[in-house]
Amino acid sequence: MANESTLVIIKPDGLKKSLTGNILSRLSETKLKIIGAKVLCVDRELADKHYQHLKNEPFYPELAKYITGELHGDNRVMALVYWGEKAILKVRAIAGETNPEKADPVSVRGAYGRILTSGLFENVIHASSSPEEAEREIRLWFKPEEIVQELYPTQEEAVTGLKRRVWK
Ligand code: IDP
Ligand code: MG
Repeated sequence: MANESTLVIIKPDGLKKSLTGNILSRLSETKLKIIGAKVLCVDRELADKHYQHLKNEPFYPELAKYITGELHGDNRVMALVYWGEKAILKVRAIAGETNPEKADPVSVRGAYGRILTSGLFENVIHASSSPEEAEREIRLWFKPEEIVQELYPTQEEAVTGLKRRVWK
């Protein structure tokens, strides 16, 4: 079995409930390697791209509010890339089923997730569910230089007149 990469997002409820350390400890049981990690703010554009397959679902407006932090008053999430053998399956097993009421009670979603009165599954983490999805998501959430390994082909781009913010 070849090595795989998978994207994990600790969603706004995970950060708000101070579950970050706990979730990282649970994920370390997989013995997978972390090859990228950052905290970032999610805007509507990123949310729409990430959940493009769900845009016609009745719960999508609530889901967009959830991932962009509108439901929790804080739009930070933590994004991580895990790498190793059967990474997708191993991380999904620790995450648990999408519906927190159906998820194994010892999984992250089973232990800490809940169903909101709106019906939305507030389930603490995202985990990629196939190699194709993982590649699409990792390319969306991370720049090549933010990952300590060459995962996918890259190209150089010459940019003139670009202004970027640096430390003073
Ligand atoms: P996944 O996160 O387990 O891969 P997806 O089908 O990709 O599940 O859905 C993305 C997110 O949308 C879920 O994690 C959950 O927060 C929410 N969601 C998915 N299906 C439902 C549903 O039937 N009702 C309410 N929320 C849902
Ligand atoms: Mg999914």
